[in-house]
Amino acid sequence: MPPKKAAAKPNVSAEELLGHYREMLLIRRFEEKAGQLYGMGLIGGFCHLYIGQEAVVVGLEAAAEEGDKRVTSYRDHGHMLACGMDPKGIMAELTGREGGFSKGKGGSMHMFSKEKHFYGGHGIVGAQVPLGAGLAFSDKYKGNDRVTFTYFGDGAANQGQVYETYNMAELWDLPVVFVIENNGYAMGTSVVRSTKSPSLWERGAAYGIEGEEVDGMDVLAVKAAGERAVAHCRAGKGPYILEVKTYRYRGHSMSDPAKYRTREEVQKMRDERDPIEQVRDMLLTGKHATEDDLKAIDKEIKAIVNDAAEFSKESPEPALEELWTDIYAEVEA
Ligand SMILES: Cc1ncc(C[n+]2csc(CCOP(=O)(O)OP(=O)(O)O)c2C)c(N)n1
Ligand SMILES: [Mg+2]
Repeated sequence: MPPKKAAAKPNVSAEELLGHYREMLLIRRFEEKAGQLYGMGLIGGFCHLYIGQEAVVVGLEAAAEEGDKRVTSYRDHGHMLACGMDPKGIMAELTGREGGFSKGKGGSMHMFSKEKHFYGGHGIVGAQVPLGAGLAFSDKYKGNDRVTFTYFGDGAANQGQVYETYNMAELWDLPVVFVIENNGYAMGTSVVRSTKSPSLWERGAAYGIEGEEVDGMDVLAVKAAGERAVAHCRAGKGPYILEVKTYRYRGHSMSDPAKYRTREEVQKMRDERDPIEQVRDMLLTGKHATEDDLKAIDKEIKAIVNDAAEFSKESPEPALEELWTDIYAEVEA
């Protein structure tokens, strides 16, 4: 007789799973709302949504400690929410208002929070990679125990500056986790059309950098890999690469002809691999939560996102004189 199949019981606490569920749902609902506000003409300029990729930042933030840093590209709303930045300040930045994290002058791609150690938000593909190594260099120089998460895409992974950075980061044993968010596409170019080698993380070997591939639709797998990466860095062994296989459901930005992939491909991913649904299933089958518990969380998240949207409409636009402020910063000697 075949052994009885055990009920899905992940080796994590109910509290932890519920936390992941809540955080991923916050990102999803926030992004859906941002899409709506964009459609209503309340958000101008570029806007790149993170829907589908939620497990990446939520899993890695679960492996981070207070004081660790993060820097990423223009697809940055999820990273900001996951590191605890106020949804109101993020949404108000999207609508270009005074209450935004960059006082309405940065927009979707250019937000920062010193308090949460979030260093942007960068529109130039790959430019955040050397910046991330620089942040890690400062921590190494100061002799503290901090780690910097430097996120970039599969497209950015073909940039020369990434490999210059790998070389220096390994040479100087910098505490930086390079996170390649491989969502399969760089705008309309699939990774198989742009890249001959099937594995992006293995390129680190040429520089002596260790790493691994991770299932980016599974928040627990991401967290476990994040913990290995962070332990490596904190032990003074230098950088580590995580190639996180993920998928974006929406277009590259708000204007995307979507001719480079089929609807069926997107739908299949949503139906079979959705990171939020996976945790929802674990919560229900493991009897960690009831349908009603999850409904209550949905309601709570909806209220947070609606408040953020209200704030982003009510906060005033920056005064004209603000054009001349925040251009230079005073630096401590
Ligand atoms: C240096 C530079 N080249 C080109 C662009 C235009 N561009 C913006 S996003 C993008 C694709 C990047 O794809 P990827 O790194 O996979 O990140 P994803 O958008 O999938 O998160 C390109 C080519 C840019 N912003 N900067
Ligand atoms: Mg990509």
